[in-house]
Amino acid sequence: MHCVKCGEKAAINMRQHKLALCPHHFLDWIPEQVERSIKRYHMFTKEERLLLAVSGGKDSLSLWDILLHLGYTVDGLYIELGIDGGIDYSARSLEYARVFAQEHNLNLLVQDIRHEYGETIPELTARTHRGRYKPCSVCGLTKRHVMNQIAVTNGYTVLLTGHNLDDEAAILFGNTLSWVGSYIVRQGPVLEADRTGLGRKVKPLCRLYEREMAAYALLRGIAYMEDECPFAVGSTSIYYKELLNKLESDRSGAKLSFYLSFLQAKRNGLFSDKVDDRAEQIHPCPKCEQPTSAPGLCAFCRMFANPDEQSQSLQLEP
Ligand code: Q46
Ligand code: ZN
Ligand code: ZN
Repeated sequence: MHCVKCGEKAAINMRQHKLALCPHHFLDWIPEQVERSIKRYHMFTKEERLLLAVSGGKDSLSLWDILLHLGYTVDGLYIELGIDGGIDYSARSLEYARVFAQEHNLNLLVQDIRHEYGETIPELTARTHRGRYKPCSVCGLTKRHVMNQIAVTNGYTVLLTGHNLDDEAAILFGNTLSWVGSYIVRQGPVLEADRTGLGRKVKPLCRLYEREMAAYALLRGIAYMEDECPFAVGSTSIYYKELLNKLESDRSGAKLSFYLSFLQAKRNGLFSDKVDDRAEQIHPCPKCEQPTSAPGLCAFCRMFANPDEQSQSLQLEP
């Protein structure tokens, strides 16, 4: 297989695009694609204050690298969840994020959950759920809360995450299987700012496959946390990704087309009568002032006030 641009040996063949590229041309192609998504979906400009949620994994570190390459100034936020799982998961992930930030002279904000709330995510889960569930719902809720809070209190107008196409297709697939209309209607490359002062949320990697991001990190020599979170093992999102990978191996481009057709259907008004009723009801939480559609306290504050009300489905919310 040869690079379609220069004829050198190809490093990757992207069957869905009928495009094989050598390392050099692939490393040009990825930032071009990201820039196109930023422009196509009106994600942000170079003048805005950007905060990227960094996990220490390949997607967020590669996105940081790409944005740097494209000339954007972006600060990072690492949320120390206190997950060990026998592999020192959170501490090692933080180290990868720190090393990347130091090497590139970037600002990395670190928010330690234990320091802030007195408990790690597994401890918080054990107490609030009395060990009944895996920590992912508590974790997802906490991460969203902390990201929003840090963004608002530090004046960032755009919050970026490293969700790739595989992540987005799996979320869409899960929400479609159960037809969670309010989540489906809000999914997309951009979640606009709301009236409570919370900025825009964007996913610049939403059109890039996970294997493309892995190839990018490898070819750029980015050191990243390769181990998955120990609690991700056996998760439904991984199961959906495996199903979609099977589909993709028989039909190249199936994942991309699933996601892009959804965005097109949304533009065509397929969900227009399924209004984002949440947008209408959004108000600041009386305790933490973060946006919520709940009648009283937001889900995060409720988790502390009344642990039993917490719902497992929260992790799928965009
Ligand atoms: S970090 Fe947290 Fe994930 Fe680990 S506990 Fe679950 S939600 S799997 S992205
Ligand atoms: Zn080439
Ligand atoms: Zn609150």
